[in-house]
Amino acid sequence: KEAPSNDAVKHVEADKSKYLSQPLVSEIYTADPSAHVWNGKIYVYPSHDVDGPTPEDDLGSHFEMRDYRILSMDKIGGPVTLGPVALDVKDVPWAEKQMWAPDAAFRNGTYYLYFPAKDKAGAFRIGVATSKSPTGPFKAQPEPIKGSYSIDPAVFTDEDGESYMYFGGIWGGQLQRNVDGKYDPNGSKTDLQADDKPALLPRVARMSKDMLEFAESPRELHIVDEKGKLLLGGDHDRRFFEAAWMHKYKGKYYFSYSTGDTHFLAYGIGDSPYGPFTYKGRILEPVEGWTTHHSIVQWDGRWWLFYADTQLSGQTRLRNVKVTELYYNADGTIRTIDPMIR
Ligand code: FUB
Repeated sequence: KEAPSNDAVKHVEADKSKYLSQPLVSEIYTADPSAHVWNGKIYVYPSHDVDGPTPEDDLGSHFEMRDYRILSMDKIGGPVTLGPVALDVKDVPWAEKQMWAPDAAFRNGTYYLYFPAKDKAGAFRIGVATSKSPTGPFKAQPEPIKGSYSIDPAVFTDEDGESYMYFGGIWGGQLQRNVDGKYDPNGSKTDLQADDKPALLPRVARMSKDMLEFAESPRELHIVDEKGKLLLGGDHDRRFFEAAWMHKYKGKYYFSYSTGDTHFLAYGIGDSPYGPFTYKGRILEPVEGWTTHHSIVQWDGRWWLFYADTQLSGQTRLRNVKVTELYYNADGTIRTIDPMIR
């Protein structure tokens, strides 16, 4: 029996002119947009936010998503097609709940959907599902990716054909409970609480040729300051929280992420997909709503930032994805975007 739809979309009367851009769809709530361009068309893989009974807490228990629906468009600014359910938690043998921020990849005629979800023991793992179509339906592998943990997978394919998964998120994303790559249910609920020690770091692993497994054990990804020192746990304006993304611009690697409780999208630049990445600044100032999560893609010779806010609902758990143009300075740094018209 199909689960009832939780898409009770009730929009609040927001003053549209306050926002830099408008929601891509308003029939359902969407967040965490991972955008890709395949065959000239833009596909966005978002979380599908739904309302639920769980009160808001610092571990994101209120994000109770159960499935994925994919957006597609022929051009940015043009009509957006909202696809049917592409993968439902009930069709993922190992997963129990909380289908959080996904990403997708393409190789040799197959599309891969990567997604975090909690298993029956309450640990986040990362799964993969495949399809011959970019919009699914996707068929999940019976087990999560071996050695995977935490949330927010982002898969980047380099010009030499190698693909890498970037992942991790602290607090609700449980990175602090996976310090050695093994889930500790009794681990810290929050940061390591060592403000003068290096902050918890995102992870990266090269993918196997079949894109279904890690080809190596995940490594820590270093984000350093201008002196080459790892950012500290107390540096909440700059340290990694969640929402990893990787893109390449003029031969350099750009690792971007959310700073979580300070609500910025930040980035660092490096010379290798493994880093280190030198912190360079902010991509996006805070949006309305607690979370912000993004992707950056080139389309039609221009660069675009996909992100989300809560314009339609006014509630952190019910978000809507958006897109705006992103600009580089002559030295390769990114111009900070303000999502609000102030
Ligand atoms: O959507 C649930 C979680 O909120 C994501 O996994 C995080 O990146 C944050 O956006």
